[in-house]
Amino acid sequence: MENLEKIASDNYVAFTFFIGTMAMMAASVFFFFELSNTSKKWRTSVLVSGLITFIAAVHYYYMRGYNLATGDSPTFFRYVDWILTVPLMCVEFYLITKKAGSKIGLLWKLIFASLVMLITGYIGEVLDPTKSVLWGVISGAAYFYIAYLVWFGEVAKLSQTAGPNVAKATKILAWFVLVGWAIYPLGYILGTEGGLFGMKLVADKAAALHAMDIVYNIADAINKIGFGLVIYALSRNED
Ligand SMILES: *C/C=C(C)/C=C/C=C(C)/C=C/C1=C(C)CCCC1(C)C
Repeated sequence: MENLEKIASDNYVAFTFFIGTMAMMAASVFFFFELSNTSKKWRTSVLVSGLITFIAAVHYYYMRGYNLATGDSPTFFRYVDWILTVPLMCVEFYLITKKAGSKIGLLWKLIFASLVMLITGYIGEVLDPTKSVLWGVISGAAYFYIAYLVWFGEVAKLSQTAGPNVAKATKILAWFVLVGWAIYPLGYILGTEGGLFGMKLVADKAAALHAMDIVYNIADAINKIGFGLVIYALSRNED
């Protein structure tokens, strides 16, 4: 229970888990309640925004408690959360370009790449940590493939023919993928054995894991809530 007393002062990990939980809950309530005044055309997209933050809220509630009770990093549930929510973000790209003719094959490509990215990341963090650099590089390749699809590939091309609002929203989401998602490999580099190609940025193991959790928590709040708000704004501009 010692950790409970510390949460307000120096326990930044617990603090960001707590804030993360509240932010995800509030965002979910917002997206779900706004559904009733969202036009039919955009309702599924806004619903998916709410599902992403809701799934995260449930995981954050759990991770917050786990971290408070044990002081450890809830890596397993972190990855369960990502494996559910990142493919849903791929669904968002598919849904907003659907009007311009995106095919289900594009959705599978995005989902497949996101699964490769996350599964290899999990292997590097948990199952084969001495080779974290190798797994991180493979994961990074899948990440760049997703970034390529949304910046220059099929998603980008389709968004150009889906009208100016969809094109603009897709561009903002592409920035989220390029900058917001790039925060995660930074957390991975801080927290894993191999560091940055052998160079450890945080030498102390416990401190390294704390830094990783804080970075991941900040990234999740930006990416999940921010992504949802871009979709929400698009749904308002278009009707
Ligand atoms: C809501 C959760 C999101 C948007 C999670 C995104 C996660 C990533 C983009 C993770 C990427 C990774 C790499 C590119 C290399 C190192 C391993 C990962 C899994 C941290």
